[in-house]
Amino acid sequence: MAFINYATGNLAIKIVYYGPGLSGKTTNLRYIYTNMDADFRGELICLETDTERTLFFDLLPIKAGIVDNFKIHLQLMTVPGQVFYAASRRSVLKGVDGIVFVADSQIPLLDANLESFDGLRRNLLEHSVDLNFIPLVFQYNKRDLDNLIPVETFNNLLNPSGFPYIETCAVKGQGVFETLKEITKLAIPVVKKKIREDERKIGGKERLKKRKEEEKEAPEKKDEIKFVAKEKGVPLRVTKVKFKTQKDIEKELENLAKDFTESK
Ligand SMILES: Nc1nc2c(ncn2[C@@H]2O[C@H](COP(=O)(O)OP(=O)(O)OP(=O)(O)O)[C@@H](O)[C@H]2O)c(=O)[nH]1
Ligand SMILES: [Mg+2]
Repeated sequence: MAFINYATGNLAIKIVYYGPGLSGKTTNLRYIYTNMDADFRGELICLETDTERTLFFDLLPIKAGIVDNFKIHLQLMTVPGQVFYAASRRSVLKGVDGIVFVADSQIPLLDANLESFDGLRRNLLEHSVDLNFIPLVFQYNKRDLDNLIPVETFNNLLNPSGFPYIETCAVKGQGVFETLKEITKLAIPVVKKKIREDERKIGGKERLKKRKEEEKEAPEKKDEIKFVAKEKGVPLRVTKVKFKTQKDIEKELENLAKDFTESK
């Protein structure tokens, strides 16, 4: 859920990488982590069960520049693609502001992509979100392999509404930052509009007046979305956290969302 923290001037946005098992969601976050300047990203956190095999989700917080004098913070998250983690997928989607659908381009995986996308539609509906009205970018991944689903087929079957799509090879980093830029560009205006509508409802005139005063006081900063790159990739360090139950995960998700908005 998007938050504005007036004390720190942060605007926090949650982006979820969704898609079938092994399509390359975690690979996106790993590449972003190793190729961003350490001052502009947090730690990469992976939630695992006792067996160390099962991933519940990954989380990478990053900074993405300035818009309307707000510092944009993105909370990048992945869902576990494997079919039996449906409950975790639903939890991670709570309060999502933008989605990157990472599809696996290999022909035998066409059905897995379609099923996963259908699951996304259903899970969002459980949070009262219509897939047609949320910022969404398609990533057709693994374009380096042979035997590929043609882009037109993907667009006809997955993306008839014509959302942006990017052909990628995430494991080499090709298209990873382009995808991130695209979803950020789509999500920011939607989030800002939503926040202002909420303010009007909850805080009424007082809140709006305060914001106008604040905007007057703050020196005009130029809007800029940027992901500050490291010249040379850094070694990957993953913080692993163990959890046992679905309730634990949900509690941790709530805590992460709170901590995140408080960060400077
Ligand atoms: N050839 C190729 N392999 C890729 C690409 N992207 C990811 N992979 C590989 O695909 C495998 C699965 O990648 P992950 O990023 O772990 O997949 P995931 O979507 O997070 O999978 P789940 O966590 O099970 O949902 C890894 O071996 C990656 O190296 C790509 O563009 N091309
Ligand atoms: Mg993963």
